[in-house]
Amino acid sequence: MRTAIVTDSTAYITPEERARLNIRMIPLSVNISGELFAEEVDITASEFYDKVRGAKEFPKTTQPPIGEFASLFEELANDYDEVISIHLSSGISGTYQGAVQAGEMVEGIDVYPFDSEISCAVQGFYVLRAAEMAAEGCSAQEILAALADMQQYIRAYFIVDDLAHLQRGGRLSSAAALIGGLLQVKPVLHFVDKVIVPFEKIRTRKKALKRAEELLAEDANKYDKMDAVVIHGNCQKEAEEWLAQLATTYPNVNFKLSYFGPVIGTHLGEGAMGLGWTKK
Ligand code: MYR
Repeated sequence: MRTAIVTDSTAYITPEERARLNIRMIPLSVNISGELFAEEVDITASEFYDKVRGAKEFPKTTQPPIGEFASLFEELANDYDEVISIHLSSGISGTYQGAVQAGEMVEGIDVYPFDSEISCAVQGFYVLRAAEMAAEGCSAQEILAALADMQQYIRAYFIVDDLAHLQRGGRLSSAAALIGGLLQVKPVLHFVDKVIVPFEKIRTRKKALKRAEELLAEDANKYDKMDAVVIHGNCQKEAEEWLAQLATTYPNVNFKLSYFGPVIGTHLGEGAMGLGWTKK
């Protein structure tokens, strides 16, 4: 069986990694003052943060058109028997559902959409594993079983500078945002049942990052080896410093750096920081 791997831009997998592992990517877009930009194609993360900083109108995001999925799946049908299409959580975007619908429309290839129930480089952990297995000749069923097993080990926590972005985009309940705003807290956020909820309310950014580290430490002490990622919303220097400190403290963890690109940045705002990991 020849199995193709597709993901969307919010996994923020670099073009080099995509080329190396033969991963196809479909971009989501940001609408800035009426102009549509496909992220990772038309606009970089730093261009995005520069453009929207201080802008009067807030950017909006859109999922890829179903036709784009259908065209890609049709093209892949020429060379592959099956495709696994891995997407950001269906609780925050219609992208996964778009892949499901396109998969039902296309003939000549079996399409298996996979809901990562998360996003960003943490979704990327699934994508990279799937691509490595596909390169080894594994079938879609074998890869899907491995991804389902991974789900129990995937963790991610993130903090934002201003909860208004998440509230405005409707990705956090108003009540949670109101409490956050009133108390001037920096809640540690995470995903439960595909949606974003506060994990703990913490008063300062420094303490929130420390709390995320404590959560990582629990797993780093439990497992021999882990992969982890520090994800930043245009605050690379701070993220690099944090990563360096974490890498020294947890030598059994393989850390990498990633970023919140335009689509996720629209909902988290500049200065967001995340930490995700999985058992190796
Ligand atoms: C769309 O318009 O379909 C895209 C909506 C994207 C919502 C993003 C919400 C924030 C996700 C944060 C993920 C953090 C993972 C570590």
